[in-house]
Amino acid sequence: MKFSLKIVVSALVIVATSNGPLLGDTLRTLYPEIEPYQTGMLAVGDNHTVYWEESGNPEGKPVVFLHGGPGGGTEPSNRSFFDPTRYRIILLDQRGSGKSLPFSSLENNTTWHLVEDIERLRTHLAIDSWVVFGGSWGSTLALSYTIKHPESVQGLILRGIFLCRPQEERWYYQEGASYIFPDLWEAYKAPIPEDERGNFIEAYYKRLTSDNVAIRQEAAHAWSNWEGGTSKLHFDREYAESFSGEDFADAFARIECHYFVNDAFFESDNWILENIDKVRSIPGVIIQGRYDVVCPMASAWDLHRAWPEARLEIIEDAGHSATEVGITDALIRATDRFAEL
Ligand code: STX
Repeated sequence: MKFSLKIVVSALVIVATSNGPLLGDTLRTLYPEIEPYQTGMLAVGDNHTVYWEESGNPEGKPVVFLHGGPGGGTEPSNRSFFDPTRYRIILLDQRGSGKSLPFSSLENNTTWHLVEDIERLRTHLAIDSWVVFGGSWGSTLALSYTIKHPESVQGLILRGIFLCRPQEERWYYQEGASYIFPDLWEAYKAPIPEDERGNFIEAYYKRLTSDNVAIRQEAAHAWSNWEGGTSKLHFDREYAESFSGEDFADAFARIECHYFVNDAFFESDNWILENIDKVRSIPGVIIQGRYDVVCPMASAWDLHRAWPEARLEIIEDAGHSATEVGITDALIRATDRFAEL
């Protein structure tokens, strides 16, 4: 009984989305690990230098991978979302992130600086236009970049949609997600005294920008651990602990908090949706985990309503992370389709 019910539910999901794997299909997994054939540090002005690299096929379709956070940096496994025989794969560490220098810097670090850095790298690599791939904050940045430079973008592959609106920040850092993860929320609120809990983002910002190293470290760990622990539908200790690395946590927490204190430097709360017309003629796919607690599906839905031409794929058994099996499967199916554009 239990077994047959499960089949019915899966079948309904497939009808509803009509583009996921069919029953019996194997789920797609990452392409094999590869090494870059070229890397560089691009001076982008304002004392910032950003790390970039190319892997895959130098004659292939160019794709740029935009990492999350902001502040998360890229990692070698990010290359493996793309068929290395068909894509020229470009990874870029955003200002202050990953191997970019100065590490963890908040100065001259805004959405608009990142947008122009992406455009500068495109020109530097003599690429006319590219596919843009981004999850979470990477989706915010991909959309912001496309709104400013639509002619540079051939296609958009977006995952775990984040529009960086005050309600999304409130949900995750102030009130909302704590109802689902009250256990992990204990550790998130611990560094902040009772009388400052009316605005966690501001209270964290104060500590993350403190000259006191111990205060800054404690805040960076608590902030990053909250995200690591809440990113998957099924808690994954190893994944969660990967957010605790000394360096990773510092840039991730500081840069995220800096962007959220400033509401992504957008002119208005709904800036992306208000400007979505610039994006609508570009082929796009939106991949969203139903149980994404970090970037709840309401934002993917709002984007879908504003941009109905893009294909929405809801992954019924996933949370936020691109490393969850259903999300990885959908992303790789998407990059394979977009290789034919
Ligand atoms: N911030 C979520 C985000 O962009 C709203 C994000 N979450 N995890 C990541 O990014 C990494 C996988 C890059 C660490």
